[in-house]
Amino acid sequence: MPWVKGLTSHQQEIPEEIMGELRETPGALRDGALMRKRLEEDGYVLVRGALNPDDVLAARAEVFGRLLEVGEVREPAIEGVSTGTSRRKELCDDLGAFWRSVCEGPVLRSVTHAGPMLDLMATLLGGPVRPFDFLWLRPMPPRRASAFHFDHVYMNRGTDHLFTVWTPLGEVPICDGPILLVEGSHKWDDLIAQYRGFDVDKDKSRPGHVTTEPVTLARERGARLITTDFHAGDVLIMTMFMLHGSLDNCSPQNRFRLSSDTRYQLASEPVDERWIGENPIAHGVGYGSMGGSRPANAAPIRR
Ligand SMILES: O=C(O)CCC(=O)C(=O)O
Repeated sequence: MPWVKGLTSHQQEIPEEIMGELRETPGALRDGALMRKRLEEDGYVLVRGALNPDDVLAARAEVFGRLLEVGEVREPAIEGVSTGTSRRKELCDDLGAFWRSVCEGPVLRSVTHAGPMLDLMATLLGGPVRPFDFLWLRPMPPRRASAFHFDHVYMNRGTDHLFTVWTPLGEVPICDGPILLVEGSHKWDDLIAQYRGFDVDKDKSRPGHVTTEPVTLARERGARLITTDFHAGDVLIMTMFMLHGSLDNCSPQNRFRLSSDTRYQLASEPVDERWIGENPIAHGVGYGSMGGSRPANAAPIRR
């Protein structure tokens, strides 16, 4: 992945010396011990080609077909080119119901909640897997980014032995603003101690995210920010204490960056009730809190 001048996250330009590439782990797909080793060492494991690219592209087509209906992408929908506007509020009485129906699309779910994905996570976890029913869809509009956070604070009422899988739904080159990890942050015990046990739905006195100034943080700690060009079929597995956000979406084609993040644990372990069931309550309003495809002139997304 060549470094590209002008890459930003939350408008902070990322200098070459602190930008790095995610480590690849050939052979991880069928090797649970290797995945566990990488998660221990790095806090993440990048598994290239874990999913069938055609299935992933079909999920992309399903999602963007729905965003076409509400005027957020142009034809051909699969390209995901933003119109910069939305008719969602005008056309949908219930935005939560709209997002729920998109996130429960059968083609998308066949990628995230069945087949090779569950096999991969069973290999990692060493037993029958339970995914959270709630799925986070990220149609990230041009010029937007995710704030840097530990997932733990949003989903810590069940087992700690829980993993996030970030799945690009199509090609996500670095200019389209993929996920960005803070290298080595899973071992920053001092920072982790400030967030361990913090539950964003119980304690509203501070934000869930850690920062929207990743370059400042990386410089202070002598760390690098790492990502890669993602391809359809890749997945990135992370622990609950891997600090991450995203690059700004600077797509030259004005495309949405489309990805999902989903969570998996052993079926035998306690589960955080907010994220399971027919219509998970999430942070109180179910899928109503999802705002990922807001046009670029809307307020920045904080999480
Ligand atoms: O896709 C993003 O921008 C953020 C993803 C994320 O926060 C996650 O996977 O937990």
